Amino acid sequence: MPLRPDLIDILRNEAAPIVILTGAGISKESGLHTFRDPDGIWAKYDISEVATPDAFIANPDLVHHFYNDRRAGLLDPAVQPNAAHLALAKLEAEWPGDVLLVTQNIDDLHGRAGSQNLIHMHGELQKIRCTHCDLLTDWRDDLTKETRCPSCSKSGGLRPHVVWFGEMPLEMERIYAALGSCGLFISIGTSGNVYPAAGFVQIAHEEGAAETVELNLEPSSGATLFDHSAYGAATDLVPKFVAALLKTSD
Ligand code: BJW
Repeated sequence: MPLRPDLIDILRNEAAPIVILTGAGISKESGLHTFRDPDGIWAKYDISEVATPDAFIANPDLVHHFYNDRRAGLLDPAVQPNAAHLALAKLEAEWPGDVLLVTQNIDDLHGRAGSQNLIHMHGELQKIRCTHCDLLTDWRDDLTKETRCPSCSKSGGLRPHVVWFGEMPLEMERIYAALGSCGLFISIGTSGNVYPAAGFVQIAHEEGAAETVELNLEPSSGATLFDHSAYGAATDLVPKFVAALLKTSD
């Protein structure tokens, strides 16, 4: 267990606010691909061709195809929240202090698991927005450049509600405020390659004076920045870690 029991007691007694950052690794055992593992999404697609605003201008058909495939994959009945998603929802419900879950993932598995204080900093796969009229709406079907906006009826302006490279991640002010005042920061299933998320550990450490914990399959790019760490599959590590924080059995 990465945190000593006496440290857990102090955090519990102080009702220390917790900020959790998750990445693609937490959804891997639900059947969704990570990005940078050998079998990951970036092994099949070139980032610059599908995950930048310029890519969407240059080849909207390819970008729509990329997200249509992933949106359809999320509707596969086999893709369900796993024990790690469920454990984090339990932590939010039972921890004596605030728990903010910030996910880089665009899947909806944290929400389905029951997490409520949740920020999708890189957007949501099952939402689209219209660049003509700013409509933001739920969307579960395929999207093409011919699809008409349900609000302004124009075509060509609808895009996935995701954050591409070079775009500002969502709700950053709220995230920075929480990082600056948390007592515990936990990073789960992320390789630590993408900023600003990769820098959260330093902000939590320096501004929040937080204890920082990494739970990942293997040491991330920022592994040495964490005070505590444990390595293994999220469905094994996260329920055990949450049980230790809540002093229950997993
Ligand atoms: C398991 C497991 C199991 C496997 N159990 N674990 C500073 C320095 C340098 C560059 C920059 C910088 N600041 C900004 C930049 C530019 C850029 C950037 O970071 N570039 C880097 C490549 C260097 N960042 C941006 O452009 C961002 N915007 C921005 O910075 O705006 C300006 C700004 C300035 C100041 C403050 C605030 C803002 C936007 C980034 C957008 C990222 N978008 C993507 C794609 C869109 C969504 C989508 O299609 O899904 O988001 S890229 C992709 O990477 C996706 C992910 O959310 C993101 C992170 O990936 P993640 O989750 O870490 O996945 P992997 O695959 O990398 O790692 C998985 C991990 O799980 C691995 O470690 C495995 O071992 C592990 N694992 N199985 C536990 N079972």
